Amino acid sequence: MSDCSRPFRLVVNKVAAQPAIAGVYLITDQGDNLMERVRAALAGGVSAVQYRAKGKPREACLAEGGELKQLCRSFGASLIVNDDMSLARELDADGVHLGQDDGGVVAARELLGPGKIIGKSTHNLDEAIQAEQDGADYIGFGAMYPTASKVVTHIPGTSGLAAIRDRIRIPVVAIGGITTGNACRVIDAGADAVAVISSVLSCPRPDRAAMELKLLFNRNRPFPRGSVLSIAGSDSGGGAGIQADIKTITLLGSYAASVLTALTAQNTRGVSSIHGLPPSFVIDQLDTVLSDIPVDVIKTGMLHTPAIISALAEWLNERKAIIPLVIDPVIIAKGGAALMDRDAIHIFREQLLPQAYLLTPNVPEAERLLGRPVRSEEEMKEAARELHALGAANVLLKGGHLAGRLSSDILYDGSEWHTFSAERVFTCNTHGTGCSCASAIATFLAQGEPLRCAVEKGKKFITAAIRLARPLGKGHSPVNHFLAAQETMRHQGPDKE
Ligand code: 3NM
Repeated sequence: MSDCSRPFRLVVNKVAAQPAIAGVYLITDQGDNLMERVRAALAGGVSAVQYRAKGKPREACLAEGGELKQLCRSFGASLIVNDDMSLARELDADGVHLGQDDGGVVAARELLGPGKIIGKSTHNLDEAIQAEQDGADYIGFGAMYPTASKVVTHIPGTSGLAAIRDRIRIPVVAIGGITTGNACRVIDAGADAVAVISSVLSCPRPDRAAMELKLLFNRNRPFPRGSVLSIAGSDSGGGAGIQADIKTITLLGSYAASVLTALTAQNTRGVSSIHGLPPSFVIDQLDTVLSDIPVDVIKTGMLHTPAIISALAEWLNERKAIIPLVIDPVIIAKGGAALMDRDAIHIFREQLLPQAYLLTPNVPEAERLLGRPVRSEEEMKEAARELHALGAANVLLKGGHLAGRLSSDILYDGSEWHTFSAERVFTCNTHGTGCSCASAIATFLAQGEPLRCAVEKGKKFITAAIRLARPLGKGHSPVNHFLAAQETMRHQGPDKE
């Protein structure tokens, strides 16, 4: 498989239609290092930036606005100028956003022309209808919640948003106090976009905050909802590896793409041989998929060699836009075979782990990564904190290998621990558990569930998959993806929060 020949290519180009304003709409603040923070937010998936330069001299606005315009262009995002239509014209920005007192939509349209985006702040149905009739391309609607960023006297909230939503055809951009914690309610009330200042720009990692908000918009999309790319090895037995990932992702309702790192000759009793793929071919698969298919979440499993781990880490580092990465640190196979040697573990810890949005080790994997035993829930908490300190944004340490009536997993997000417990199922039918659990969580993230909710649903799925496993083969039977997915989908009510 080292010869990656390309006999011919069939290329069909289709251009997808996008509404003018959708997703994460960032409004600038007056803090330091604005360009750096906006660049990070754009890398996280912000689709429009509103330049809000309160009280700055004209020359400074022209310089700063010009720089923001170049930055937005390089990410394919729109630049909208707040309040000042003549500044928008001078900068040749993509549009202007007008407050209730900043002049009319009609005057802005005359000045800027038909191709520019014009938005209008509104706080009730009458203002919203008026803005639409005047030819606005979108309305801002708020405030959703109290906020320290602006004095707001009127808070229609999510119920106010839901009440106007069906009366307005143009996109509605919800604003005011929106965070990753409450954005689901705003999106479920009908927002096409969320306008945010502090929850992204005051965050130490504006890229992660923007990326979390962006993903939430997948929550009401049609099925297959969102897409997950799995980077892993093939299990010829079909119970683990890329096969388990594709089954999990597909049965839970997302689109699955796959990049192979190695082929294993494997059954329920163990791995008899592994045929690795060249790192350059792993990267070619990634480039080919990503250049065409939108991927919401990347999930990694067996990466096989230090060279593949390094190549993947470098590829991720060089990407302009970040994609959330769920890393299942596959180190040992169920049958005991070492799937990562000492060198590979070192490179993994140094180069790849710090790029994880979520790291999902089990206890033996955490022990290998930290080089010490983990024997209790208290020690799991400490281990999760240490793995977080190595650079993973969130760590889910799975306690299935410990003893006790309950099987408890611990999620650490850098400030809090959350425990997810389920009745332990005493069985050896657990082939594919780690791959399937990480894939389920990646799928729920791709479907716009916030992290804690995605982990909770992933835990329910994998517990059901273990409980429902049927004997197959003479070793560790595979978990039951099909019945577990049916059970999970049946329990998925219409309410998301
Ligand atoms: N306009 P943050 S609320 C600029 O309700 C602005 O019209 C609002 O900042 C309105 O995301 C607001 O930090 C501030 O709450 C939004």
